[in-house]
Amino acid sequence: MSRLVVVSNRVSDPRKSAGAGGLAVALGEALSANGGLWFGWSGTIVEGGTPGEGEMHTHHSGNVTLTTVDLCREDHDSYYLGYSNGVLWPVFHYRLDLADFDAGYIGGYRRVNQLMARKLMPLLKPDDIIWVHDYHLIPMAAELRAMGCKNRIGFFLHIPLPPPLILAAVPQHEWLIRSLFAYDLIGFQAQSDVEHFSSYVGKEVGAEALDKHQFRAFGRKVQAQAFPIGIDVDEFAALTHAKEGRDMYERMKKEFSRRRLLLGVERLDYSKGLPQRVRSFRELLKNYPENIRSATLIQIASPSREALDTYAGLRQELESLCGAINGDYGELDWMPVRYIHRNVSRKRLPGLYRVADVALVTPLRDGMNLVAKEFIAAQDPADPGVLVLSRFAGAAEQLKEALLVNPYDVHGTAESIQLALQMPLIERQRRHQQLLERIRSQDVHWWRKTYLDALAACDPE
Ligand code: GDG
Repeated sequence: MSRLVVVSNRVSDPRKSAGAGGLAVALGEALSANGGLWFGWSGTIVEGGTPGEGEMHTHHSGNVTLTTVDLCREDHDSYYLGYSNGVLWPVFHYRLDLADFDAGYIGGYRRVNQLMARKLMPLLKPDDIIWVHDYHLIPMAAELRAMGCKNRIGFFLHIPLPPPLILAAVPQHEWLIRSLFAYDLIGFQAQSDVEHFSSYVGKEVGAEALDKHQFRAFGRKVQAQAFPIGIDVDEFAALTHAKEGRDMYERMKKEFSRRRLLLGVERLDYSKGLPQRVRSFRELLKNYPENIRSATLIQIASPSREALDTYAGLRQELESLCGAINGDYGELDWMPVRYIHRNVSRKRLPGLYRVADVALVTPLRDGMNLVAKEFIAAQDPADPGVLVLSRFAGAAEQLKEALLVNPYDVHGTAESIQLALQMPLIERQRRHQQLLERIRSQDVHWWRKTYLDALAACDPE
C-alpha cells in the first residue's frame, strides 16, 4: 500500500480535529487509514526572519506524521496575503476589480513553494502518493519535479477556475497553467471548472485533447476532472442530536415558535454575496410586508483575512446595510437582522441550521459551498427547511432541487425567498429527500476515495 502525503497551506492534527471543518476530518481520516504524512505551513510567522528559509517541525499523531514549516513575515505577506489572497482568490472568483497585481507578490509565492518543495523532497519515499491542495500551492509539483521527484502527484483546486479571458488577466497565467501540467491529476469542484480548463489549454497553450479529460502540453500529459467535494453527512447529523446541537435547537425553536427564521452562515468574504443578500431581505420586507415582525435574518459572518483592505471595506458596507435595515424596519421588540461578526462553535451550528425555515446560501461565486450541504444534513426530514442557493455556487450543479437564484438580481432573490417561506410541507419534504440522497451518495468519503482511486489509476509519465 502506497503512503499518502497530503500537502496543504494549513495542517491540522487528526486527533484534535473534533471541532474542525469536514475537510480536515476527511483528510485526517484518509491519512490515518494507512498511515501518512501531512505537510504544510505551521501557522507561525517569524518577524525579521530570512526570506526563503523556515524552521521545520515534526510531530506524530497516531500513525500520521505532521510536518510543518514556519514562514518569515516577508514570505507570509507576499505568498499568503499578497499573491494567494490578493491576486488568485479575487481573480478566480471573477473579481478583477479587487485584485492587487503588485509585481512584488509573485516572488514570495514562488519562494514559499520552492521552500516547501525543498523541505518535503528529502522526506519522500519512491512509491508515496502526493496530494496537493488549493491555490496557495499550484507550483508545488513543478518545484518537486525540478528536484527530480517522479512520484504520482495530484492537485485539488477548492475554488473555481475562471474562464480563459478572466484568468488571462493574471500576469503569470501561462506559468500557472504550465505548473499544473507537472501534476498527474487535477481535480476541480465542478464541471464548469473543467470546461474552463479545457478551453484555456486549447486556446492559450495549444494543448492536445486526448479525450474529454486528458490533455497533452509542455511535454506532459495531465488528467483534469470534476470531483465535487462533500461533507460527512452522518457526522453532521450526529452533531445535530448531540448535547450542544440539541440545546441550541431547543432554545432557538422556542424563540422562533411564532416567527420565521432565515439563516446565513459564512466567513465574511466578498465572494459570499452578503450585501446583495441583505438588500434582497430588505426587498422582501418592502414587497411582502406580512414578513415585518415575523421573518428574522440571522447572519453569521465569521472574521476572515482582516489584514486585507478589501475585507475591512466589505465589513463596513455590510454593517452599514444591517444598521440601516434595522433602523428602517426594526421595532422596540423586534429587529429584522441579527448580525454576528464572530465565529460560532461548530457543535452549535447544526442546531441552528435545523431551526431555520430558510437557508440563504447566495455567493456571487463559490467553488462548492459546504454550508448548503450542512444545512440539508441538519434538517428534520418530517419538517425540513428550504435551501435558497445561488446558481453560481459549485454546489448548484448537484443540488438542483434547491431554489436556485441569481444573487445579483435582488428583486428575483426576494421573490424566491418569499416562495421558500410559503412552500407547502409536501414540496419541502420532496425536495429535501432528493437533496439528502444526493449529498449522501456523494459525501466526503466518496470524494476522497474517488479522487485517490483516479490518481492511483493515472499512467505515470
Ligand atoms: C473553500 C471554498 C469549498 C463558517 N462560519 C463558521 C463556520 N463555518 C464553516 C462552515 C463550513 C465552512 O466553514 C465553510 O465552507 P464553505 O465551503 O462554505 O466555504 P470556504 O470557507 O470559502 O471554503 C468552497 C470549500 O473550500 C471546500 O472545498 O466548498 O467553495 O471557497 O464548514 O460550517 N464554522 C464555525 N463557525 C462559524 O462561524 N464553527
